[in-house]
Formats: sequence, C-alpha cells, structure tokens
Amino acid sequence: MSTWHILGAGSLGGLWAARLARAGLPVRLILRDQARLSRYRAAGGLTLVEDGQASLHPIAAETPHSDIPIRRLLLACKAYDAEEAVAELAPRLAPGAELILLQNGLGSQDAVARRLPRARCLFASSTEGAFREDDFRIVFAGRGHTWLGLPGERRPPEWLDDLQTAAIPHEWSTDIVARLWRKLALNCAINPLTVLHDCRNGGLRDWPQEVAALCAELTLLLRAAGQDTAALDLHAEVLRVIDGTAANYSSMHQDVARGRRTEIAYLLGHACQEAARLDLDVPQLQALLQRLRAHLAARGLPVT
Ligand code: NAD
Ligand code: KPL
Repeated sequence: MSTWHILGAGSLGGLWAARLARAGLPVRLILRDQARLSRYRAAGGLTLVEDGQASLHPIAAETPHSDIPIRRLLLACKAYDAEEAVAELAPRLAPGAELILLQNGLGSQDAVARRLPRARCLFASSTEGAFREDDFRIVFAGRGHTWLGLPGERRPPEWLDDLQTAAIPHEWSTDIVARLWRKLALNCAINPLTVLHDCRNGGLRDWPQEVAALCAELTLLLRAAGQDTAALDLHAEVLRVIDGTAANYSSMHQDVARGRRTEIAYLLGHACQEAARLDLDVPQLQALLQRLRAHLAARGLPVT
C-alpha cells in the first residue's frame, strides 16, 4: 500500500490528511521547514473540526529534505506555490510517481507537469470547503465533491479506492480540463467583482450588466480555447451560483479582506493570457484585470 505524501498542512491538505489517516491509510505530511515541523510536533498533530467536533490526528510529518521516496503526492498548496514546491521535492520522486494537483484555476498544473516530465500529474477540482482556524487546526466548512482526472485517461487508477475508504466524495472525470475551465470561468465572473464592489456573492445581483458582459466574453474565450462544454449556459450557471451562495463571501474576497495573496494569476490573469495567446479581444476581462490589480496594489498585495 503506497503512502500518501501530502504537501501543505493547510485547509484542503489537512482535510485530506485527517480523513485518510483516520481510515487507517498511511499518510505523511510534508511541512515547509524544520521550524514548522517542530511547531507541528508540539501541537501533537493535526486537529480537524467537523460538525463542531474536534479530533486530533497525530499524522507523521517531515520536511521536503527527508530522504523517504515519494510515490504518491497530494500537492495541496496555493497555485502560486506549486511550481517551487515540486522543484524542491523532485529528487525524492520515485520512478512513475503520481501527483494529484489540487490547485484552483489553471496554469500551475502545466507548470508543474513541465518541471516533472517523468511523473504522472493528475488534476483535481474540488467544491469542498475548509479553512485554517489556527496553525494545524482545520475546520471542515462545506461538504462538496472532488473530481480527479488525467487528460486522455479514461480509466481511474486503482488507488482511487483509498478515497472511497476515507469517505472523500470523489469522481473520476474524463474531461477534467473542461471542469477546471468551467470553475475558472465561474470564478472570473464572480470573484473579482465581489472584491471591487466589496460585497457578498448575492450583492452582484445589483450589477447584472457587468456580470452579463463578463459571461459573454468568458463564453467566447472558452469556445476559442476549444472548451465548448465548459462554455454551455455559463451565464445561467453564474446567476444560479450567485443566488445559491448569496450569503457567502467569495474566496478572493476573503483573501483580500484578510490581507492574503490571491490566486489572480491563475484565474482572471490566466483567462486574459489565454485570450491574448488566441488573439481574442476581451476588453471587459482586461479592464476587470486592471481594476483588480490596482485594487490589490493599493492594499499592498501582489498583483500576480
Ligand atoms: P492553504 O493556504 O490553507 O494551505 C496551503 C498550505 O501549503 C499552507 O499551509 C502552506 O504553508 C503550505 N505550503 C506552501 N508551499 C509549501 C512548501 N513549499 N512546502 C510545504 N508546505 C507548503 O490553502 P488551501 O485553502 O488548502 O488551498 C489549496 C488549493 O486548493 C488552492 O489552490 C485553493 O484555491 C484550492 N481550494 C481550496 C478550497 C478551500 O476551501 N480551502 C476549496 C477549493 C479549492
Ligand atoms: O468558487 C467560488 C469561490 O468563491 O472561489 C464560488 C463560490 C463559485 C464563487 O466564484
């Protein structure tokens, strides 16, 4: 049975680690450095808060410099940390190692796959919700689902059974790239506007024309990128998500409110970059990107 190495004991990494470990599966966390490893050991493990109940999971942990070979790695860091994180781990990857890339947006997955031409890089897209209440204390905030896939691969790997054992709701997707594009488009239509108008998702009902114009351009972009399935009825779904999550703040709004770096480069930034590569004019998306960058810069946050 292969060990699950999990890089990043943050929100999603912690959520996966705790569920895999409590199902009796072998898990090892990879923490940034010796100082963080010492803090983790002092905490006695990872705490998962689920339905108000906290449970402690004393999962084994190591730094990236351990010499234990890695056969399966869940990469659970932010998109902007992914490439650097795997570069550090590359010497430890066993031949044919498999990585599950849990990053939101697009762009980081290809950057990771280019760095590791001999590894199998699976992509994942998740609607589960978790946040860090404190160091090594994760709150499971929203039930959801995770789709996993490998472009061109119809059959799921056998180890997907581990997710079943760990009760992690999941499905093998034969079109994971379309799924990631669709989520990226939803995020582009909703998240930046919630930041600029400083509102919950439902507040976008006051800006129907802005939302509609973005959806029209995103639909054109998806089609130009060969993602017709992802383009289907985008505007209608964006309106449904705005209604269904009306009381929530978008993830980007939460990042900005907490003074945290956003994944802008892998969401709206990636959309604009792809439009430029395809020679497609997207004035609304471009203007939105400029406004968002100005907003972030004014708050001392990275604009990429
Ligand atoms: P997070 O910030 O809570 O956790 C990331 C962890 O990775 C942090 O603990 C960080 O210290 C660690 N890390 C970064 N670089 C590292 C390195 N080189 N070595 C060791 N550790 C390193 O992030 P998250 O919320 O879990 O998000 C991960 C990805 O999942 C993001 O792309 C996010 O958009 C996506 N996502 C998150 C949620 C959610 O509810 N949190 C839901 C869906 C998708
Ligand atoms: O995924 C989201 C986010 O906040 O990042 C939704 C709820 C779809 C809004 O774009």
